[in-house]
Amino acid sequence: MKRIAVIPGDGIGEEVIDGALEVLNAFSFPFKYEWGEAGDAVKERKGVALPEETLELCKESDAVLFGAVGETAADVIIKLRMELQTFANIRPAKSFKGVKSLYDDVDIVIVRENTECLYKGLEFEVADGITEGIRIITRNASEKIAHYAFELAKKERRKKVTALHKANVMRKTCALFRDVCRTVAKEYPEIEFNDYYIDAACMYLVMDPWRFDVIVTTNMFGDIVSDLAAGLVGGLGLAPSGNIGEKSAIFEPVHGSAPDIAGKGIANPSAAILSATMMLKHFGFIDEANKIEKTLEKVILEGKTTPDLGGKLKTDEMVREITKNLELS
Ligand code: GGG
Repeated sequence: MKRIAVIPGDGIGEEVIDGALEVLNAFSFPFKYEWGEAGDAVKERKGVALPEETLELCKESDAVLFGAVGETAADVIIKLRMELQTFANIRPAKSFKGVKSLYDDVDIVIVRENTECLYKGLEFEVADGITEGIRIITRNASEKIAHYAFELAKKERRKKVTALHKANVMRKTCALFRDVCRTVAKEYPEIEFNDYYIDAACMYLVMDPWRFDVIVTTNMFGDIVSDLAAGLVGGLGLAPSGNIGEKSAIFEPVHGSAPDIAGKGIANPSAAILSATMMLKHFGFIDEANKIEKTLEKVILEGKTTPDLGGKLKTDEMVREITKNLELS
């Protein structure tokens, strides 16, 4: 039995996690779900965004299924990733047939270092009107994430790894990351490797996304570039992620709490459902994950979607379309 901590969080987090659980519950996985609270609303109520008991629950679990948080992202999801040492944040951006988007055949995986960089939270107000943030990049974490990217490329039979950095300006931190990636690349001669400056890469992503296959980059660049990549394939409603560590893993949609649509019942559940299929694959339930993904693709192609993808369905109606079309055996 796998222990899964379920942290719906704020805003649409609860709506999309309910949808993902309904799809998972169509099967009988050996999962024990245990709920924990975190996020903006908990901070208002209890004065703390990530209560100790939630952190403990996540640490004791085999995986965390996480929804979304708003203003407390640094106190909740960033802290969880650091505490659980989920060093790799995997964010696929893949086209779905039937989704109006800039391109219809994009298939990129972003491998984001998840434990350091400017997201480490080392920010200070040094004087009135003067603030500083410290960017930590280490050889160890860079080697680990670079190896992860190449191993993922090998496992998924992908052909190319591209490292993104800004080593011409950040001559210590980014240069270290770039040099480590270049060195690790030599261990994988069968996989093509190149590196780009992050700014140039953003332009290439928009103009010519097919030059990318696996992207490996540092924490903050990875956060930004994964939203950009999601924008190429139809938006954040379709962007899942998995935060992978040696002992723990957190699966979460890339989107935030979307307060503008929270409570309206129209949030797209796809990113949460796809995050749940990443969790299934992590635990070896490959066939079931593939079935869910195929059914989601069919439902999207038929236009039975929430309004962000052009459909007229509510979140629960889209989920029902998926569960009723699922081939269970
Ligand atoms: N489910 C994702 C979520 O809650 N995102 C809020 C956010 O700002 N996350 C920052 C990050 O992914 O690094």
